[in-house]
Amino acid sequence: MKLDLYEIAEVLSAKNDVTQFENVALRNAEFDSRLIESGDLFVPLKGARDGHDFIATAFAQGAAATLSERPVAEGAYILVDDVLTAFQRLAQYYLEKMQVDVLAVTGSNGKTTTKDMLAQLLATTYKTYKTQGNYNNEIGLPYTVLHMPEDTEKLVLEMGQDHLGDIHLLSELAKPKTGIVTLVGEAHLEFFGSRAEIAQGKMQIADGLRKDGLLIVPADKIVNEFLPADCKLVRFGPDADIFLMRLEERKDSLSFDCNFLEQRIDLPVTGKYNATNAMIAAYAALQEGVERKDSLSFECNFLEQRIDLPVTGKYNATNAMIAAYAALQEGVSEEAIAQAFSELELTRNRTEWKKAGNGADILSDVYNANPTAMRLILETFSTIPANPGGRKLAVLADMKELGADAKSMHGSMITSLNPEIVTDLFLYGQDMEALYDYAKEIYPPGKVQYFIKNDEKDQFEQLKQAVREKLTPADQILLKGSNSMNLAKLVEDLEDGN
Ligand code: 2GN
Repeated sequence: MKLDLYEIAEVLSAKNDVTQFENVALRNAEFDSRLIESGDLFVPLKGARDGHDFIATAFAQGAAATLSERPVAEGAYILVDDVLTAFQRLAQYYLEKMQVDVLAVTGSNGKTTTKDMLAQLLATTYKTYKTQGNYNNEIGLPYTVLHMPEDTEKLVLEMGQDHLGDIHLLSELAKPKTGIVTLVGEAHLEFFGSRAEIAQGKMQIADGLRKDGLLIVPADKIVNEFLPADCKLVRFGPDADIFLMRLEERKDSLSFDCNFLEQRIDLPVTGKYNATNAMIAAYAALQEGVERKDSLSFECNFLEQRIDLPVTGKYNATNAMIAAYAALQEGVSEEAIAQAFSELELTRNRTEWKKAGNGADILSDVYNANPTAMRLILETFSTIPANPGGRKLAVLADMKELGADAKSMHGSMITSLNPEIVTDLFLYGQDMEALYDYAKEIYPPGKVQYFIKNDEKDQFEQLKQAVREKLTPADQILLKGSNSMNLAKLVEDLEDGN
């Protein structure tokens, strides 16, 4: 981060006199005190806990300065009215200062894929940085901006919307040169009244678009009434500005597991004999060191070359086409585009909907955990409509490295739980015992179960057994915890029906 204390104070119109502190270069901005390293700026946001409570910890970790809404004794601080607004303003200023081209992507489905593809295409030719993980909201986006390497030329930002108006704020902050709306469909995690409202929300990506900016949208009349007047507009879809031709999907019409392969196999054929033959062939190929790859290829009206990429699905082809068009506009050569696609790597979505072997819906968020993120997902999960005849269950495991207050922070999750909505709880890990103590007071008998995991004892198998006994095909189940709690394994076993 190329910013120093006095510069930040000026940009944010600090309400205190910062010349009482030495002017220092700030290395990085962090809102999780666990991530603070020497020379960083601490950003005390309000999450499940108020970040201001951790200012002393941040300085102990080596923070060089902090933003703050009140005077601070421990070190250099920049006094502001609202830390979140200040954080967003700082990111906005930083983008202007660094003269980075922003390409922004939003949509209900496929925005992560499109973002990844686009970033990889741009990276063939430019220093490119992109949104990591789910850092696509009013906190994650400014964080992404302030964490881009100093030599970044192109920044690909994902913009997520939980509420109407979210994308407006993000677009005004980032001032995209290119705005992309992938799909205007119904997404699992959204609560808008209608498709039109979703479209309106997504189209706010144009609100901060640069004057000569490019807007790429679906050729869907639902977006028409939200189109801005002064931009270059490109629509995608059949017979629109950009479209697919001769799409070859190696379509999944048969799938199977077998004992010697980790992965489920999907095949473009049907019939039990074919499955058996394929299994034999897969075994033989494995002996030869051959890996099976899913792929698709297509041509489109604005490229000379046929594009091959190692993923399947028509949405992916459309997303690839959009990314190719945007990259071409940025001056990436067609050869570089074709090459980058053939080597494509996509990030796995951290929060994923999956299907259990028995048909139940799994909401899996098992790679990191802090109190805010756990609260957010519990609240989101509680708002999603239940399946007809189905219940909502949750497996919550320890959040690691929360320090001396860990137990109370686990216990405080009780305020995001309603026994009438999330009816069955499985709590797993040492610190979750604190939540168990509260939960058993408000849940009916048998509805909360606790499982131990410590150095001596691990009740993973008991946990799995208990979940399997309760989970019916119409249920939805949330799994959330720190990576080291191994819930990823539980998700996998549930998917496989083990
Ligand atoms: O949901 S998020 O993860 N998000 C990030 C942006 O992109 C989208 C997703 C998220 C996380 C959001 Cl939106 C907002 C916040 Cl504020 C956070 C977040 O990091 N919250 C955190 C806490 C809370 N509440 S991180 C964190 C770490 N902290 C505990 C509280 C907390 C560790 C800690 C524990 C104990 C001490 C110090 C630090 C301590 N000090 N104990 N005694 N003295």
